[in-house]
Amino acid sequence: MPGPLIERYRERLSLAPGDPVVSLNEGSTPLVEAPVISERVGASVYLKLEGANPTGSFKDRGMTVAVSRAKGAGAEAIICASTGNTAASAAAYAARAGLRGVVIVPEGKIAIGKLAQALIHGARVIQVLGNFDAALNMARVLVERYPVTLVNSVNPHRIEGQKTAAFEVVDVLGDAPDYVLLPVGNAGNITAYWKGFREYHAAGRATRLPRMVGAQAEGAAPIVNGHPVPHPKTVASAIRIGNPASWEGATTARDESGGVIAAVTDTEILSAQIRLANSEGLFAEPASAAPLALLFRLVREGKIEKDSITVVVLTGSGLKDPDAALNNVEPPIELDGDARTLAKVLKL
Ligand code: AN7
Repeated sequence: MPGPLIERYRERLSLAPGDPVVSLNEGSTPLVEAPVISERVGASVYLKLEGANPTGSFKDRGMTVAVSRAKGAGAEAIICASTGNTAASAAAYAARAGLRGVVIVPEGKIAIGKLAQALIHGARVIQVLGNFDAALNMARVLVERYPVTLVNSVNPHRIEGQKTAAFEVVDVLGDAPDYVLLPVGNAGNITAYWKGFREYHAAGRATRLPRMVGAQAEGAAPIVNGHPVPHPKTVASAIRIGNPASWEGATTARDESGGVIAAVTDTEILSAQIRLANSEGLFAEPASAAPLALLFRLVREGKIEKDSITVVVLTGSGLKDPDAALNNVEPPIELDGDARTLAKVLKL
C-alpha cells in the first residue's frame, strides 16, 4: 500500500532532516485511461484523478510538505486564504498535526462540501466580503506580524509537494506525455508540475518534457487577458481568482514548454463536466472540467497532434460541489405506482 508522499520522494523535497511526517497517505492517485474521449479526440487521453487524495483534491500533496515543515519549525498555527480546497486540506492537516487552523474564504463563494470539510476539521473559518485575492492579501499581511505560518502556494513547500504529481505521471507512463492540461487559478499547480517535469528530466528519469496547457475560466482569466481581473466570475468557484500569486510561474511554464494558457466559457466547462461523467464514469468539480473543455476546443481547432499522449489533471472531486452538478442535470423522476408503471416510465 502506498504510504506518505513524503516517504516516497523525500530526497527530492524540501524538508529538514528532523521534520515530522504529517501525512494522510496522499498522492499515488490513479492515472486512468479515457477510452471514449480518446476515440473522440484522436489522441491517448489519460486522466490523473487528484480527487482521490484524502481530502478530495490535489492540495493534499502540497499540504503534507508545508504542514510537516511548519510543525518541524515549531509553528502552532497555520493560515490560508482559499476558494475552498486549500481550506479543506489545511484544516485536515492542521487537525492531523495538532495545530490551529485558520482559513479565510470569500463569503458565499465556496462550494458547500469544502466549507463542510473546513468546519468539521475544526478550523476557524473566516468569511470575508471580498474575493479570494482580497483574502490572500489579508493573510499575507497577518503572517508578517503574527506567529502564524502561511500555507498558500506562495509557501515554497506547497509547490515542492505538488510537483510530485508530475513525478507520478512519468513513473506510470515511463516518460513525460506530449501534453499536460490543467486548470489555472492562483497558478501554483502549473508552476509545480513544470518544476517536477524539469527536475525528473534533469535527473534522467524522463527523456523529454511535455507542453503545459492551462485553462482559465473566461470571467476569471487574468493571465489570458494579460491583466488582473478585479471582479472574477465563473461557475468554477475554485478558480475564481483575479490576480494569481504564481502568475510568473505559469507564464514561464507555458513559454518554456511551448504550451498555451487559454480561457473557456462556463457553458463549455459544464458541458465538459457532464460529458466526462456520462462517458467515462468520473465526477470532477467544474474547475477540473475546464482543461477538458479546453482539450475539446484545441482538438476542434486542430491544435493537438493526432496520436499524442495527453494527460488531463482532474484536480478535485465532483462531490465537493454538488450544487453545481444539480443545477445542471434533470431532476430525479417521481413515481407513484408499481413495477409496471416503472417499466413504462423506463420504456422497457
Ligand atoms: C479543484 O483552494 O486556489 O492554479 O484556494 O481547487 O494552483 O491555484 C484552489 C485552486 C484547480 C487551481 N482545481 O490551482 C484554493 C485554490 C481545483 C482547485 C485549482 C484549484 P492553482
